[in-house]
Amino acid sequence: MNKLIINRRRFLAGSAALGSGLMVSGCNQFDFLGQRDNPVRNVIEQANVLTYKAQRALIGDQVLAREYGQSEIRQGMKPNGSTEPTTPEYMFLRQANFEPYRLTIKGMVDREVSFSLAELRNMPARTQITRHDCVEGWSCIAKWTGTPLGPLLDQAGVKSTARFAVYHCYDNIQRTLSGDILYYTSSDLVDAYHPQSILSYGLNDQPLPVSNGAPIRLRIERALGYKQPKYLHTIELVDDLSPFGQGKGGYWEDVGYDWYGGI
Ligand SMILES: Nc1nc2c(c(=O)[nH]1)N[C@H]1C(S)=C(S)[C@@H](COP(=O)(O)O)O[C@H]1N2
Ligand SMILES: [Mo]
Repeated sequence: MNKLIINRRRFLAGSAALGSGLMVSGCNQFDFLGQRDNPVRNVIEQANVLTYKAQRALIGDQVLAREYGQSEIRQGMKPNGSTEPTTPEYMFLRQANFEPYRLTIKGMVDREVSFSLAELRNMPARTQITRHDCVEGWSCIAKWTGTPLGPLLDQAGVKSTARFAVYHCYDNIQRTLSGDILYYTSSDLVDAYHPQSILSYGLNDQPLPVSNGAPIRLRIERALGYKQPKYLHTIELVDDLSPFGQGKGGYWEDVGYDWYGGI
């Protein structure tokens, strides 16, 4: 499987010649979106400014993302972004089979709560077959199993003044001279409480692999790939995104991707 993880730029450049459907294990592509200077992509990015308000107005708050049938899973889930975190915290958990792992919910809540993997697995589970769309030009249909986030937020008691959930991850997506940059993203509370927003620990009827975000990866099904945080350890309720990273609400958002990231 690791052989399939190849440099994206090279991949996009060479995809036509290589018959690349096979190289991403069958995930569909919309290659032109991967090219930064493509006029179609630019139009799409500008349209994103309008997307948040327009989508919320048009689709309402709790409309479900499309779910697919078993026979529509035609490929494995292509790993992308971080696939093997090397922070000491993560490497420690991984070698301990994630036994000491805890998911923490903190910030603007009545009480900070945390859950072990065993506790999360024993909670009511939801399984959904959905399509993951990465802005870089590919989609995969995969089956995700996990426990809905909403009831856990209720256990913590989200304060009425909280507006966003910030999702903190273990992986060092980027290393700089001034230290590692850890992956994070965020959503509003509508997406956090959405019935398909699950803390997933299962992928295609198997335990979630490290390359796809073990032990816990949040699915936010109406949003693009970069809004699906892998290696999640803390959910922080806040009323302001500016203190985190560069202040745009996520690692990719900080480099210019749309915050809402709706599909
Ligand atoms: N922690 C973390 N979450 C992440 C990323 C990442 O690098 N680190 N990449 C994002 C992007 S851009 C995509 S497309 C998906 C890839 O998920 P996959 O590896 O399961 O396909 O994860 C998203 N969530
Ligand atoms: Mo992505």
